Amino acid sequence: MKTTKGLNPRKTEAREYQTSASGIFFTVKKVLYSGRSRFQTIEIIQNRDYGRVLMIDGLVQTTERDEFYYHEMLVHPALASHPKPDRVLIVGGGDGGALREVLKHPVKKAWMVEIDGEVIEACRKNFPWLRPSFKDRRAEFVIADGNVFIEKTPETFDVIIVDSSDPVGPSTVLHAEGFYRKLKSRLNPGGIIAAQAGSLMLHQNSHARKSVFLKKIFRHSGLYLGPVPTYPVGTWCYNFLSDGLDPLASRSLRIPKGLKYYNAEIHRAAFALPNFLREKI
Ligand code: AG3
Repeated sequence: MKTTKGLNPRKTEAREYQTSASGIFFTVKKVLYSGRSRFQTIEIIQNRDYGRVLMIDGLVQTTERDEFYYHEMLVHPALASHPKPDRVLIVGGGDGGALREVLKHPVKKAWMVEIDGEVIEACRKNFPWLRPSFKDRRAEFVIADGNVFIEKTPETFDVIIVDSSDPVGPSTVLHAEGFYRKLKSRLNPGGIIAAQAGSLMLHQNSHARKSVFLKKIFRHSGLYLGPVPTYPVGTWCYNFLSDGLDPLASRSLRIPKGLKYYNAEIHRAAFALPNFLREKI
């Protein structure tokens, strides 16, 4: 791992995830939900520009206006690359956005494993456009810690989507080497993992730390980028991890109709990385 002289990389990474130094602001037209679960604070507000905004522990998770950038880019590069994504696992993603995108593919079964049932309930009530995916017969919901579920489950998966929060609080474990090794052990041959990986500019130490172990675990360990206007600095990173599939080698991407952002050209372009990031990973 490349380190900045004199700085402990773990501490530097923890510092880059402290959110108090900069951020985006929303004026609040209305508070739609405000609660504290066993795990975290959950707030949903109405804003003039972005519509409904979900925040967990003060961090923007999703907004009505720009959620499609994130959910499409988290899900489709992996699902469209896989020749037969029958069995898909989503870790986290309690708002249902990733599940909605997964179910646009001809999957046989999708599991969503979310640690916090209150996030699911709050979103079901306040994000009605995400609700249909909760009724889909192919979907199964498990309220559990993703890290424990993956250890215990007898199931194996063709694609695993990690829609985690930042590596602070309950999600920290979802950014650790042990978790990725467990995910790999439940992946079918030719399987793919896609995971949200943080901000292009603000979370570079995190990319550096994770790329060291991801490269050891997976033959193809790539980062790709996409815009998310309401996340820190507006450009977000995702991991594409696979032993069998090079994301740029796949000739025929199976892309569902009617997407708002993702297409074959975006797929190729998303894997082009700026020099400063290439040097870090
Ligand atoms: N998952 C969280 C992405 C990370 C957001 N981080 C931040 N704003 N600092 C999003 C859940 C949406 N399904």
